[in-house]
Amino acid sequence: LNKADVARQLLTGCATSPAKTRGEAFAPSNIALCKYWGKRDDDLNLPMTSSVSISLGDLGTRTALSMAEGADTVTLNGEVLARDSTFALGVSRFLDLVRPHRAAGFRVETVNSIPTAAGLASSASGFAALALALDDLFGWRLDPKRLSILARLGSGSAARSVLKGFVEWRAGDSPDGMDSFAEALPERWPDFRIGLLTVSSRPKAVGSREAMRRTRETSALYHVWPAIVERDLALIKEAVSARDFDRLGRTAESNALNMHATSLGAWPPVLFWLPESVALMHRIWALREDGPAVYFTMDAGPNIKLLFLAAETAVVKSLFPEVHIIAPFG
Ligand code: 2P0
Repeated sequence: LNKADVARQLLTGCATSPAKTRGEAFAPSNIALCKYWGKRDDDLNLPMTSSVSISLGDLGTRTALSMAEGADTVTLNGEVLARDSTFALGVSRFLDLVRPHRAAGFRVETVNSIPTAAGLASSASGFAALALALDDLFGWRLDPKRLSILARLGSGSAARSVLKGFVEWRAGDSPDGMDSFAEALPERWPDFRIGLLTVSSRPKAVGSREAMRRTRETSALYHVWPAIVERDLALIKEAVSARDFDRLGRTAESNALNMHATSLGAWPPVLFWLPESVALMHRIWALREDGPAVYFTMDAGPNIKLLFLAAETAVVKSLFPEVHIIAPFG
């Protein structure tokens, strides 16, 4: 079973020609509080474990789509991309899953509202926006579950970006992945804040796909990861429903550090941190000693994402003047 088979199955009975001349959609970026780290199927982006994230409100990707004969054209933030660029190739490969016939081309216009220097993954919001824009263009009206599965075929974390607020992506266990999709948690938390601290916006040495694969295959520490996730997932969901910020922050920070620990045990080792990342961690821990409940999480890169509540905004701004603050619930 490959991606094309799954896409065919997913879109059974769906229109193969556009319902309108232009489809358009927005999808938020997301940050995992309990991480997706390791796949059980590399082609279908099926995860070893479930994960929980928070979507970033109006920070994400807006994509417009139309069809024209010939090769795909992909525009990113107003610039036409070379056909052989990583981004354009990734988009075209994803569009192959739904292309009505071989000569059918798409015009894709993508605009990211994520500050490009923030080093936030744009693949999650990018593939989610693409899946939603296809649904709009073809008039499919897929249910949220199918939209999440379609987005996942582009990038694992995109499964979570088709939804707002707190989102849980259940790993599922079927080989075709039809039970591996995301659902929104019911809770809203208007005071929840995320602070982006950019350490480096240079492309990382090892991409997350390769880092996950290497970690799963070579790190002895990976064997404990599923148990860590099982514990943290339950704690995070409890913390969200009880609005227990300390429990949420502690669990999310520990989960990220455990994820990075598994990668350090891989060979060749994977270490995403830079000296500045470590310096920031020490500053955050020192700050917490003084009281303010400010925690952090990190993804497959050197940047730090602060987690705090609105009441700590002034403290965070004064200590980290360069911080970019996001209010996920608007
Ligand atoms: C996450 N990350 O849960 C984890 C934590 C990075 C660290 O999902 O290969 O771009 O496309 O499925 O989703 C980044 O990996 O990987 C990621 P693919 P993806 O957010």
